[in-house]
Amino acid sequence: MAPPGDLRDWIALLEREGELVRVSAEVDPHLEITEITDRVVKAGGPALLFENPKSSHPLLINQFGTERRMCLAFDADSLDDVGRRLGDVLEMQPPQGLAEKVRGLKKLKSIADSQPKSVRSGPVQEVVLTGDEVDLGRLPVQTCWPGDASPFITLPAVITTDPRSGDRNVGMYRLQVLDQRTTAMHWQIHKDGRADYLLADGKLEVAVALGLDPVTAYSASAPLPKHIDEFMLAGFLRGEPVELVPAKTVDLEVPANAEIVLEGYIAKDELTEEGPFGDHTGYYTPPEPFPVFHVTAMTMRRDAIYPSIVVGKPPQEDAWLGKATERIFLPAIRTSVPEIVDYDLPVAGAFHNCCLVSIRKAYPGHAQKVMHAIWGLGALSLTKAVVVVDEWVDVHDYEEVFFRVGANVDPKRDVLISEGPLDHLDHAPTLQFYGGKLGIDATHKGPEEGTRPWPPEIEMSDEVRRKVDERWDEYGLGAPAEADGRRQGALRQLLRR
Ligand SMILES: Cc1cc2nc3c(=O)[nH]c(=O)nc-3n(C[C@H](O)[C@H](O)[C@H](O)COP(=O)(O)O)c2cc1C
Ligand SMILES: [Mn+2]
Repeated sequence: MAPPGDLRDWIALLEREGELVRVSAEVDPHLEITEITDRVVKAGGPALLFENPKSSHPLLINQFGTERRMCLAFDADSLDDVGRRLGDVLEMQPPQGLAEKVRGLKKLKSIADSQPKSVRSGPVQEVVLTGDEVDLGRLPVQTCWPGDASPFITLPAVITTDPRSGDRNVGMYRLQVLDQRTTAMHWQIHKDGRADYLLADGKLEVAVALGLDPVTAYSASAPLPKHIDEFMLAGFLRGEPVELVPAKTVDLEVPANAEIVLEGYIAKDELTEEGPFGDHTGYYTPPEPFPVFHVTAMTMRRDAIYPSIVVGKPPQEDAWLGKATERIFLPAIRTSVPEIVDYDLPVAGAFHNCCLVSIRKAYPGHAQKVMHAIWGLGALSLTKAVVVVDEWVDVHDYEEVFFRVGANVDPKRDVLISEGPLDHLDHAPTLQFYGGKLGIDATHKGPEEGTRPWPPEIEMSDEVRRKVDERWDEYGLGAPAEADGRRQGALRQLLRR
């Protein structure tokens, strides 16, 4: 089955799968939708299609709110399977024998399909509003939290090109609605969109796509290296290219099947106060100057559906966008740090605060080497705390990681305090953008690292385990206890605070 081709296919799929509820009652995008959605997200509930936000277009929210919906979006059994699709290509070797050649050709086809395809027209341009006709007030843009400065567009795919190389970038950066035709553009300091803006001479053209198929929408949030087009990742993961049409008033291409596109420009030195905004850190980000986006055209489908998301104190819907990135990027991380077995970015750590990583430790100082590797890898470089454990520790089982930190760490010897760049939104460091890093080496040490001999861990013998499995019924203790109960616990904990 091909993954959904646009937002409508996706809504239909969610509906068939019992994963979407239509709400016909009139609801207010000012705070009310947040409170409804927050309750539904926290209960692991369905996607919500609000058909009647106050005098406006329908609004879709919580499309990404569970692991099951995320897997439906990618047409995969698990998010690790999606990661393997990418890993397979990254680790491609010259094929041996016919069967491998055929498999190799399939992989090459998936790479060929990843290139976006230019088409002449698309439903996103059924309605074209330009100049004075543009009115962002037509959209049910949410004011998410009581302290928010105004309504914010929260699930956009912002398209720009690098003025030097012409490479496209697509990123998810919120837009604060300032009036009918302008918004702020929340390009954080480490992001690719901002880099394009800084390279621009005078003006940068921008297009914003709203209401995409779920994989393309996800791709806008993926932390790819700057020169790689996020639409290419979307095409690769979907197995079908993203179709693009020329925008009406700017020299950019936009997704033909989007619900809504905002076209416009950003003047180099025009800044506005952006925020406050209730952010995914769980706190309000204070007002800060960001560029102003002038909307020169608004194109849409006749009955366009507006997509939204609420971020706030974790866990929220964006937890699963982050988990998708965590899983999909593991094979890519392993290509540069192959000793990494697995990693986990706890949702409660807002993704950048904490990284738990298991490694195949081979030499003294190996844990410290991996800490530094993480602090040097793309978006992971902003990680504040890294905890390193041995390969046999399940990093998704937070109790087990806590056990290892308690059992294996001498704080004087195994805690590394470093410093470096921190997330734009992190309010804790004394300076914005820069501050302390914490590395905790919770691996086994030994004489070669200057310690006493490390004691063996307690494990029951396989022989006795087998015997108890076989004899379980004789004991009259009811349903058999899982010998590997801990692993199951770990899955349950994936999203626990
Ligand atoms: C729901 C959501 C909202 C986001 N909002 C912003 C934002 O306002 N500003 C920002 O710089 N990054 C934001 N991000 C993170 C970026 O989308 C992410 O870092 C992405 O990799 C940026 O693309 P780039 O790597 O091409 O810069 C958000 C992510 C999600 C999932
Ligand atoms: Mn990018």
